[in-house]
Amino acid sequence: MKKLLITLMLTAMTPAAFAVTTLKAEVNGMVCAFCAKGIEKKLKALPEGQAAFVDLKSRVVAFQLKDGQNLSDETFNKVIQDAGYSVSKVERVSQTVAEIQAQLQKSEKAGNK
Ligand SMILES: [Cu+2]
Repeated sequence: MKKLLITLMLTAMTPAAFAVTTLKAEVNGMVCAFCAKGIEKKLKALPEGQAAFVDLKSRVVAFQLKDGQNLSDETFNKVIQDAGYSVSKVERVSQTVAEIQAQLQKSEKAGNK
């Protein structure tokens, strides 16, 4: 019973302690690693950002917001458009950039042996 209570408390606390918002989208128009790095650099320059990551292969762009910061989809789209690319399917997820990165690396490993 005591163990159950502790488990419940931990699961209740975890989401609050890691309240993360990451903008995740698909980028179109990247052709090489420099494209990906270029977008990543633009995103990292934004003051709202905690971390940014662009994956060339899966065309995923992830931009993690700092605690208490926000960035509109429009601004996010504009930054990427200004860099010469376009995004689709912008979503807000509660994963960190590091988690998304790890997940992608895992699935890429599984995908091409
Ligand atoms: Cu390129």
